[in-house]
Amino acid sequence: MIILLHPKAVKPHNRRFPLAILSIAAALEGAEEYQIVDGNLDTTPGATMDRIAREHRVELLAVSVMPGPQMVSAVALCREFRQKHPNVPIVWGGYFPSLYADTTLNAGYVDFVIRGQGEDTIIELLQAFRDSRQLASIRGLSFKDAFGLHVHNAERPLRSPNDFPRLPYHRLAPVERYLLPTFLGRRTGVHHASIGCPFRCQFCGVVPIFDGRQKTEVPERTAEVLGMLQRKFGMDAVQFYDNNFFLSESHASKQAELLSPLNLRWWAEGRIDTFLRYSDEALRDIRRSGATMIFFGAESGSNEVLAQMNKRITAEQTLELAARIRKFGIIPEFSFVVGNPNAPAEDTRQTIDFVRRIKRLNPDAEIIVQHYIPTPHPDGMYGGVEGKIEFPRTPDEWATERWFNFTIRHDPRLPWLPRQVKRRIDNFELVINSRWPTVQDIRLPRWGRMLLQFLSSWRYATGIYDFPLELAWAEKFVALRKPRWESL
Ligand code: B12
Repeated sequence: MIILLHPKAVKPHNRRFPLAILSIAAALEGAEEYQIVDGNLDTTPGATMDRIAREHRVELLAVSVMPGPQMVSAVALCREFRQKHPNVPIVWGGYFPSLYADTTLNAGYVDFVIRGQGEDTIIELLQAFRDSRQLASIRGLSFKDAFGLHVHNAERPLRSPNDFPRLPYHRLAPVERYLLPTFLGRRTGVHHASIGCPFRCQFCGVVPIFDGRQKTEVPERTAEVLGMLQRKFGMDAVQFYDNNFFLSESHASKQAELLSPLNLRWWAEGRIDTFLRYSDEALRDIRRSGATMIFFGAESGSNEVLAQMNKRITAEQTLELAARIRKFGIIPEFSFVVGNPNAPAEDTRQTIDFVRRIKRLNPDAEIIVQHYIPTPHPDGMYGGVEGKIEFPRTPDEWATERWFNFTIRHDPRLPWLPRQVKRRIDNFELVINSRWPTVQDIRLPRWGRMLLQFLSSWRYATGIYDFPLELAWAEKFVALRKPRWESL
C-alpha cells in the first residue's frame, strides 16, 4: 500500500482538486494499491494514515509539498508518522522539495526527494524498493547514501501531459466537495493543462525546477476532461493553474473553440506580450468561450526593473494591454513584484504611479501587489541578492513563524527592505483594495463594498496612503459580518 498525502494548504472554502497528488495517482492507477489522504478535506489526516498503516503494509508515504502552509502541515504529519511507523520510507515531491532538495533531506523524517515531474520517478523508486533498479539510476531523485550524504541524480527530461493517463478523480470521494462557489461559478473546478514555463524570469520559482521548458496538453484532451467533469459532477467554472496557459494564438483559438460549447466561465494565467500579439478575432473567441478574468504578471512599471527581472516585456505593453483587453470584456488581473533590492523606495514609488495609470485606462483591472521574496535561481536571483540572504537549512526552520511569514510574503523581513517602505507597500495595497474591492470576493456584501469604497476614495484621490487605520478597522468589521460559506 502506498499513501499519497496532500497536507492541508488552504481553508475549506478554497479547497480544490489536489492536482499534484492526482497526477501521481494517475501514474499508479491499476498497477499499485494506493490511498489518497487530503488534508484539505480530511480534518484528521494523521489518524487516517495510522488507520491505513494498521490495516495494510505501507510500502511508502508519498507527500506533495508546496512552500507555505502546506509545508508546515507536512512537517508535523511526517514527524509524527515517522515516530509511529519508523520502517515506512517517506518521499517528498512538489515545489518545496524540488527547490530545496538538500534542506528537505536534512530532515530525519524524509528519506527521498523527487524533483520536478514525478510520475515516472515514483514508479522507478518503487522498482528500486523491489530490487529491480538502482537508486543511482533514477533521474530526478535525491536521496541519502549509506553514509548519510546527499546524492542528487541527473535531471529527468520533461514529458508531455499527453503521455500520462487521465486523472483518477473517482479516487477523491466525494468529488463534489472539490467543486465550490467562486466569482466564476457555483461549482468551480481546477485544471492544469501544461507543465513548466519557457521563460526565465529571475524572481520565479518555476525556472529552477523546469529550466525554461514547457509541455502542453492538446486542446482536445483538455476539453474532453472538462466536459466529463461538467457532465458527471456539474462543474460550471474552471481555474486553469498553468503557469502560461496562452502558449500560442493557434493553440488558444483551438482551445477557445472547443471550450465554447461547454459554457464554462474560466480564469487563467497568460503573458502580456503573447496576448498582445493575438488578433481581435482570437480575443473575441477567447472571451466567447468563457474567459472571464486573466492573470498577467506585469511585475513593474519600470523598463529597467523589468530588464533586471528578465521579464521580457515593457511597461508600455502592459498599458496597451490594459486598454485593449477592456474592449473584449475580459478582466485583467495584473500582479506586481514590488521592492527591487537595489532601490526599494524608488521602485515602490514607481509601481504605485504605474498602477494608478493602469486604473485610469481600465478601472476594472484587478491589482495584486506582492513583496519580492527571492527563491534560488540558476541564472542568479533578481536584485543580485546572492549572499545577502541565507535560507533555512531544515524544513522545521522553514516552518517557524519567521520563515512562514517570509514565504507567504506577509512579513518577509528582508535586509534590503526598510520597514517604512514595507509599510508603504502594505498601506497602498490596503487603499487600492478598499477603493476597488475585488470582484473575486463573493462574500463581500454590497454595503461592505460601498463602505470600503467610501472610506478610501479621498485617500486614493489625494495619494495619502499613510496610517490607513480606518480602512484596517473597516476591513475587519466587514469581514466579521460576511455571510458564512455554507450559506452561499
Ligand atoms: C494552486 C497553487 C496554489 C494554491 C494551492 C491550492 C491547493 N488546492 O492546494 C494556493 C492558491 C493556496 C497557493 C498558495 C501559494 N503558493 Co502556490 N501555486 C499554485 C500553482 C498555481 C499550481 C500548483 C498545482 O496544482 N500544480 C499542478 C501539479 C500537477 O503540478 P505540480 O504541483 O508541479 O506537481 C508535479 C511535480 O511537482 C511533482 N509532484 C508534486 N507533488 C508531488 C508529490 C510526490 C510524492 C511526487 C512523487 C511528485 C510530486 O509531480 C507532479 C506531477 O508531475 C503553482 C504554479 C503552478 N502552475 O504549478 C503555484 C506555486 C506552486 N505557488 C507558489 C507559492 C510561492 C505559493 C505561496 C507560498 C505564496 C504565494 N503568495 O503565492 C502561497 C501560499 C500562501 C497561502 N496562503 O496558501 C510558487 C512556488 C515556488 C516558490 N516561489 O516558492 C508557485 C510555483 C507559483 C510561482 N510561480 O511562484 N498556490
